[in-house]
Amino acid sequence: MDADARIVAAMRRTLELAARGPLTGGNPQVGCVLLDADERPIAEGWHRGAGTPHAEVDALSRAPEGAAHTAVVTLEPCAHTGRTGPCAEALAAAGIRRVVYAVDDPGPEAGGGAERLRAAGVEVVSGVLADEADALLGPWLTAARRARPWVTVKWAATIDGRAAAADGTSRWITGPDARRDGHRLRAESDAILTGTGTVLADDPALTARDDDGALLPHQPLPVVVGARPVPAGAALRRHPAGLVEAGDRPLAEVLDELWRRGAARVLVEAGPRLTTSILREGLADELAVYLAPKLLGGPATAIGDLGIAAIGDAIDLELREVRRLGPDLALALRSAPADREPGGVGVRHAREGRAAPEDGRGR
Ligand code: AOF
Ligand code: ZN
Repeated sequence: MDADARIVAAMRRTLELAARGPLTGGNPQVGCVLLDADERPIAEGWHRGAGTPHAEVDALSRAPEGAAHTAVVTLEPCAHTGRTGPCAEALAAAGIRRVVYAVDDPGPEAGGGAERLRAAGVEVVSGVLADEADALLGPWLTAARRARPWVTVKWAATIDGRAAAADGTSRWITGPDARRDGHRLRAESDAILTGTGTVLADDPALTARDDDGALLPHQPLPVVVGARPVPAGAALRRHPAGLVEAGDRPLAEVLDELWRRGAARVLVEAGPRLTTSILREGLADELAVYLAPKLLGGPATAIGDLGIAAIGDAIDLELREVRRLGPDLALALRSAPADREPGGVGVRHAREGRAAPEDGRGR
């Protein structure tokens, strides 16, 4: 292997290492491979979640002192002192001569590590396997750039887009495989957003569970929006992660607050009212739609009025993933490339100027 191929191979390895870290907890998944002066790997590390050492520091702790020459990292080494010290300084202090990373850290505090490294006389190269790193870190990068969590909106519907029958019943539209997938989505989220209407109608537990009903290791924080209080006896009051009653506040404000509390990934699991509001306000980044091969007909559509008058105003989506789960389909969608915000990957409202409905809370 020539020198460049070794760097690319090391970067590919950082992506594998990064993926061992948790999706939840507010921090990005980062891996690091240290190379000696001949560009042979001598140590590797990865970030195990908020409050634990960053990937670079983890890798440095496993390398013989003074042996590491080049650090290959998924993300630009941080420049800030957060729960841990700045990686840019730790790398320079350890005698690293060259740092190669894939994508910039967009954070206002943590970003700027490349400059700090250069100022310390370290050679810095960025953009190696940037697309691959972006595929892994895209949601976190988007969240960090705009200081608001990545929002995945989930719903289950019949093939004709209905989410309930005439009598209001909606359990169960999809089968056990799709439900299991929904619990995985919960376990991969920092918070789960719903409306008081859903709480009053369905009394959901909003926990992440396995097939036997046992709690998965990570539980999302349930957040309820809407003016009405969560009843004293509601299942949500026994949620292991606690409960946030956000009240009747603007949804964007609730999301901003969740980012400040360390949530980078929020799942919306609500009825048509709140789901529609999130879409109308352009707050959805990704849709997770489960479709059952059933027909219900009738007025109970999964999504309400989006304020779209003409077909040309439709929100264009890109189908990113299709899976068959037992009898059902699971679709992952994001906005079509032309509708994306600059540098963004989310679901944006196709046209500007559609105000959110005043009563757009709850169900
Ligand atoms: C790195 N390497 O492995 C990670 C980085 O306050 P802390 O210590 O939890 O720092 C979190 C921030 O550090 C996070 O928002 C992101 O900007 C950066 N994450 N940086 O150099 C790593 N996980
Ligand atoms: Zn760091």
